[in-house]
Amino acid sequence: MMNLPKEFLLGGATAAYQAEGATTADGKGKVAWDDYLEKQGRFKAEPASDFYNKYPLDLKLSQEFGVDAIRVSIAWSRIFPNGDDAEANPAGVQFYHDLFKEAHARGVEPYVTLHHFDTPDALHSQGDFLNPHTIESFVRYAEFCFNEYQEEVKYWITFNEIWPVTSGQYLVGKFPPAITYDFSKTLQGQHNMMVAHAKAIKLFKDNQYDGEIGIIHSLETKYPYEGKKENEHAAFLYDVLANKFLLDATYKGYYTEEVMNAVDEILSANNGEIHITEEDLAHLDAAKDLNDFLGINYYQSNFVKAYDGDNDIHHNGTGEKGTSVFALHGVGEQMFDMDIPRNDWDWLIYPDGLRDQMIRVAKEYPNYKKIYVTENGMGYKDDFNTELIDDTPRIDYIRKHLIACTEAIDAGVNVVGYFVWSLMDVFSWSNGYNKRYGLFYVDFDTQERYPKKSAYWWKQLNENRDLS
Ligand code: BGP
Repeated sequence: MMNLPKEFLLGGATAAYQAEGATTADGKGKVAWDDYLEKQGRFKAEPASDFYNKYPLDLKLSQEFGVDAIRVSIAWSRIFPNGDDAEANPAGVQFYHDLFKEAHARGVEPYVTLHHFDTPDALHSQGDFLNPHTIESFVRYAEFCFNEYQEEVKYWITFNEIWPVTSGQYLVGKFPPAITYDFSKTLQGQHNMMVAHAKAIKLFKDNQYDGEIGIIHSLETKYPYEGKKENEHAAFLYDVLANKFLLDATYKGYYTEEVMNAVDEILSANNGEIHITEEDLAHLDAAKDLNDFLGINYYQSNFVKAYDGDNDIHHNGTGEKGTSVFALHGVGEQMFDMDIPRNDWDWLIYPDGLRDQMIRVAKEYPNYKKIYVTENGMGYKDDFNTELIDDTPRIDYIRKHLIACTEAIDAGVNVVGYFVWSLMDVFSWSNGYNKRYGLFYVDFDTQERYPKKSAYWWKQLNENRDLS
């Protein structure tokens, strides 16, 4: 019998822009996504899951189905519509008070992310985090939230997934401003966001707020394709680009020579550059031991082959299996032809990668303190059925990744909780509404919620902790 520890936290994750809808309500400022999606014309984040109005129902379902904690994010542009306004927007501020109060009333602990891909447009259009003014504005916004919600929020997260957002913006081009193959912007954006993170957590600790603070990185494990020696360097370079550069900044407070050499190699192959000042490094250094926890978002691992051709990415944003291409010049190419199951979006289902990643973090960054899996789940085209929405593949996916957590725990890693992505179905950034993840099915026309088979399974799991 395989059991989850009794005290292991079982939560559900959401994000403001993907769940709330109400994109112009009550003085909310614009985010770059609003115009970007409008122009694309495929789908928009309205009404999404109407969480802005439906949160009492989602929290009630959380309580009923054994979801002990909820990851939500604050939409920066509800608080400061232009990101750096002199005064906060009272209606936006109130919304989150109401939400946090309701969560506590339901016995559901809020874990609150300050930035989940949604910089206010007024700052985004000025270069987002490439512009140092955004760093300052973020820290001010963070301080406002720490003060305002100190009675209600005990778990803070500065950023959600710095690599996916910067690569989405500047490498893959699937996030606004939709720039492709710009390694300078990708790496500079990552570094600048890490400086913003460092400043925000230093401030949190200096002001002695009650509670804990951490950051979330998306950490997909990079393996050499076919285990071959000639592909090891490619896997290493890709690991630096997506994982290790950020982990060094988070936990070492500087970039090791090994990491900087890899960064230089990637940049020189792509005519790029990065600027890192002594002052930046001092901020990173001051924050390296202040992270109370690391959030790991994990969906897949990658098998990487050496690649010297032109940059070539095709993002599968439709769920048409077999259409993904991800090849980075001078870094490596993701391969998909192994005997490993994958979902309709070509994401390899590989729970061992989660275990391996957690073990590596603990080994290479021993000051990590503790780990939550802050997102894991399965994108799936659920069939609606009023009797029972049978999402057995999702149950299997979650169960296997929870087993990976227990394996990491057995190997000595301090893993303390798991948030399924997502609590209820939400809007997906580059896939819209056909890629569902929720324990609760959302009929996006009526905004009715229906517990899926996975919700019933989850409830039982929370009671008996049995993963067998
Ligand atoms: C993570 C994001 C989430 C969520 C998830 C699933 O990168 O933090 O916001 O979207 O991935 O991604 P997708 O919706 O593209 O399938």
